[in-house]
Amino acid sequence: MPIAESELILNKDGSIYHLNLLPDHLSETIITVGDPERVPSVSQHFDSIETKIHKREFVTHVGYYKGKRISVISTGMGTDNIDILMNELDALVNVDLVTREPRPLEERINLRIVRVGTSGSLQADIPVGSMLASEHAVGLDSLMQFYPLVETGLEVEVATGIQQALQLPYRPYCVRGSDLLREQLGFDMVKGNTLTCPGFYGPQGRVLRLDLRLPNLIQEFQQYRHQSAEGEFRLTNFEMETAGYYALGRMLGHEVLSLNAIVANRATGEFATNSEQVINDLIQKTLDRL
Ligand code: R1P
Ligand code: URA
Repeated sequence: MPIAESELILNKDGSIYHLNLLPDHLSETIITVGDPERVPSVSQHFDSIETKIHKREFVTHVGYYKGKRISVISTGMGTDNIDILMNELDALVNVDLVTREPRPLEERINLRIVRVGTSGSLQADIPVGSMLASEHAVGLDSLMQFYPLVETGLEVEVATGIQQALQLPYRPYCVRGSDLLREQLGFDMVKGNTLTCPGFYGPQGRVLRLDLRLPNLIQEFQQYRHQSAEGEFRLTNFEMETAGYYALGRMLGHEVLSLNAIVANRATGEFATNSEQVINDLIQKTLDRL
């Protein structure tokens, strides 16, 4: 059955609705960044740029880095945008946009998607300036209320433990990212478990003028531990997208890794004076290892 026009929305030129891309625009290796202004910070390193396209917060440059075809796409902030990004990227490679039919299993393409973003550390021993590769992500956002994500035993235990520790009215979700990509790109980085929050202030325990419903949020996150055969699990850092990437990556069959430039430390109260340098170093390292 072809997918209806209201479900798989295409622009007049046949490009996909929000990303504004045609299948030929995309490479199988994709770097994603939150900030649209970070896209040229990546593509400035390319040997050549073949395509520049943008719509809303989704800015895409496609080009070659040391002979390898790479796309860099900005997503804006939050897992609601990751829902759009991941579904539209997948449709570009795994749905025939002319017949509107999903491709048969044997023709499916697995993308390699690497988020290169900023993040706040939760632990005093992960200082600003660190680079952190997310082994697991825990989603406090509501995206997985709408998809049948299958979690492993450990993932369910961690998510349930966090729900109990914080007395949340819902169970967060927990997903492991790509070990393959982490070993390739993040082998010398801090291995972390990333908390994905549906906001930057209250959901990350920041108080400006509003009190929090859970005043000890940061301490609860910092102190949370889960013991299993794999060792001790603790939460290492905060950001706003990784869990959405990992969950949708698992369900759609794409390899996904989140790399984090630690620019704030919530245990010590520091913010990196050289945050641009930290993220640019992470960009360079990622490009050289892809
Ligand atoms: C908040 O400042 C933003 O920074 C982090 C968070 O996930 C959120 O998107 O990532 P980026 O630097 O990739 O945007
Ligand atoms: N991005 C976040 O989401 N939180 C931080 O503390 C820093 C960057």
